[in-house]
Amino acid sequence: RRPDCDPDGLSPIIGRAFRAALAEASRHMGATAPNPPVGCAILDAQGEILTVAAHHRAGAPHAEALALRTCARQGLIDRAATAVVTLEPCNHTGRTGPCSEAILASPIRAVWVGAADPNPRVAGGGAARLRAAGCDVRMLADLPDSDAAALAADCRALIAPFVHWSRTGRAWMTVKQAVAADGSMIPPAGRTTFTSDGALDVAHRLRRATDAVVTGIGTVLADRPGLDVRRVPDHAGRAGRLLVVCDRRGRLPDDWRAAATARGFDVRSCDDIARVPALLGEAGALWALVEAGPALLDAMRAEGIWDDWLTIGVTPAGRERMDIAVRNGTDTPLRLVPGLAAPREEACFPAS
Ligand code: AOF
Ligand code: ZN
Repeated sequence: RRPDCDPDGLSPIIGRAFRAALAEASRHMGATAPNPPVGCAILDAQGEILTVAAHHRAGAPHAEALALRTCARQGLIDRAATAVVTLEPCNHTGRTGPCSEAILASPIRAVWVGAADPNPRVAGGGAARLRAAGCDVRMLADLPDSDAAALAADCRALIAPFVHWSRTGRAWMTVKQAVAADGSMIPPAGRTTFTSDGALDVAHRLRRATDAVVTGIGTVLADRPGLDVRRVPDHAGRAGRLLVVCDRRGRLPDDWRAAATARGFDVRSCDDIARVPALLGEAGALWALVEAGPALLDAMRAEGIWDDWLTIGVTPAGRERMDIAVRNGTDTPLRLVPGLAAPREEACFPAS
């Protein structure tokens, strides 16, 4: 019996491979749009991980193709037996060739899939193609045990913005709000400057993992925020990150726009916050981070323009805490952002 064929559910070997593939994929969150982040581990017949790879950006090889190529280059391809993939392998020729065929051209005959692909060009087709060619394809979601369910939830969380965007054309909106221990926003008066080092670190990790930033004209005028990624290494060569400024009366200063453009932002202003998720989606951004003052955040809450809402605060004891409210119980990509401490509590507040 193959080491990964555990009739009672997920073997520790496959679980470890999924965690490695998820970790590698999440390092590329924020760089792959309009494609989803995807990770792939290739194992030999004894369950040893031969390689782990991820999709880096649209137009670059898919995770499976890169993993296979790496195995081949290292002379390990003859040992490849099992592929563990966070997303169903594609079966179409888009910017690159079909991963199903790349797998079938290798000795791999067992494929573990973490999440189904919502793309109508792929949905079900990759798994069906592999099965038709005699591969043993298993979906994590079909396994009964709780380890498998937790990993399947992480694989769904990894692509939650992509799934949402594929279905609606809108970007997934993550709102980040700083609150004081008494629940008031810190600092007050429309400023978004963070006092705490930890909160600043969170902001930079989130900016790195998302495809776009949304802010308000009030914040721009009051703070002239840089909204850049300095505290963690940004994705190499990331081009034209979208920056949407909600500005009803055309007050965006030309010099600030020019400065943001010089820092690599593609700056757009929008006079209707209800339009922002679609505007982002049309520009190919899957996931946006909203960093704004109380007026814009109140409007976003009132109009229900958010998919998850992260509050960062300091407890009365002076300890930092993060709470995440997730809309409709959907999986949140937030828990996979590298280096983001696990939220202390998951709460859900009503949309208005
Ligand atoms: C995979 N592995 O690593 C990724 C997949 O235009 P293309 O060729 O890059 O194809 C993009 C579509 O492929 C994308 O919309 C999604 O459905 C799937 N992404 N599939 O097998 C990967 N990134
Ligand atoms: Zn593919």
